[in-house]
Amino acid sequence: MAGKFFEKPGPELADRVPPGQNLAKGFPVLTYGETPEIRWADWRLTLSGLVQPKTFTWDDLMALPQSDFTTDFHCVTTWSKLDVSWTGVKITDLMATVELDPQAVHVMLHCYGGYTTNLDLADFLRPENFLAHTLNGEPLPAERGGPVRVVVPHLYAWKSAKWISNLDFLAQPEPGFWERHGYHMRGNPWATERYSDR
Ligand SMILES: Nc1nc2c(c(=O)[nH]1)N[C@H]1C(S)=C(S)[C@@H](COP(=O)(O)O)O[C@H]1N2
Ligand SMILES: [Mo]
Repeated sequence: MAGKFFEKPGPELADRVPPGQNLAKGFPVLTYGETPEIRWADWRLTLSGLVQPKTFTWDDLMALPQSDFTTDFHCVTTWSKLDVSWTGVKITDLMATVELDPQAVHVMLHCYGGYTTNLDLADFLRPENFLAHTLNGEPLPAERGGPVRVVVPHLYAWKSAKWISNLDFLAQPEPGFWERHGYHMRGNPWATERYSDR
């Protein structure tokens, strides 16, 4: 996949670029299906399942601590984008405002438009994960998941749910959209967990 849009990483980037990945010169947009158009005023994030139920509005999100992030982004279709700049709210800061049921071990991320993806609770609660509302200093564009998306830097980017609308806390693992279609339940790019071995 080297050429106009992608290039092979040099050896100096071996610890930054997972096996089988090429560097994207641009930053491709990857969406399955239509881009939902959600106005900021209409956006809601609900928490459900094994958690104290709660709804966050845009203002609620803005009232939480805001952080800047520079993260690498690894799509399972073999492109990576390094050093993407985002602003948003750490998942740990969001979750500090609610009480989680100790029975919760997994979470399903539900998106406007119907996309879903699943995470183990430990992967979800990692300190580097966040809800992004700003990309490169600009409001997150609709095709990137605006108003608000999730970013999970340590796993393949299909876990970074765009247009996030609901976090459903579960007592057992369940597969989301791509996971039901043969992709790996966890998706660790360093272990090339692309496809399910189930
Ligand atoms: N809601 C939703 N989130 C999604 C997707 C999608 O189709 N719908 N695609 C995933 C995939 S496969 C990737 S690689 C990234 C792409 O994010 P980008 O379009 O900002 O590059 O979003 C992920 N999150
Ligand atoms: Mo992807």
